[in-house]
Amino acid sequence: MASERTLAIIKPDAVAKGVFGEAVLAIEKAGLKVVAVKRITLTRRQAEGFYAVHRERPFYADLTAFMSSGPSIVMVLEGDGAIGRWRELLGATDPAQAAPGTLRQRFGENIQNNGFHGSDAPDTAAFEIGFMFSGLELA
Ligand code: 3AN
Repeated sequence: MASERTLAIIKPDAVAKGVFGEAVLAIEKAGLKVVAVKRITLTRRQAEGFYAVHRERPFYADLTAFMSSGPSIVMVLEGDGAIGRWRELLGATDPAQAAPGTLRQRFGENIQNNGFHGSDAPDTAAFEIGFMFSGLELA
């Protein structure tokens, strides 16, 4: 499997719960590396830019308000099949549907406040990593 990079976000609800360490534990147990990390409170405008792909969806306003409601921890993860592997660790978007033991099942509250984000494909990973990190931070 090819080495990939993906963007992971510990969303404001999960940061408030203090489960950053649980996420890093799962990441490292899965053989992925954290190659960049920072804690950031997104502005509403930044959250809107990050989720621009969802701007027509009915939940866009609530989602971007939630994502700018407190600090998130954003990370770039690297490793073989990192995009799919991180999404497997997260489980389904809706924590109620997520497989037992996944991070969203364990720590997510509902389909919006689901604790964690992971890029869903190489092109979105490239956009999202570039949105959150500069070239210098990734060198
Ligand atoms: P995923 O993050 O699992 O790829 P997407 O890309 O469909 O899911 O949705 C992006 C984010 O939008 C989700 N992580 C979640 O916070 C929010 N979201 C998705 N579907 C809904 C929904 N039906 N109602 C409220 N928020 C939603």
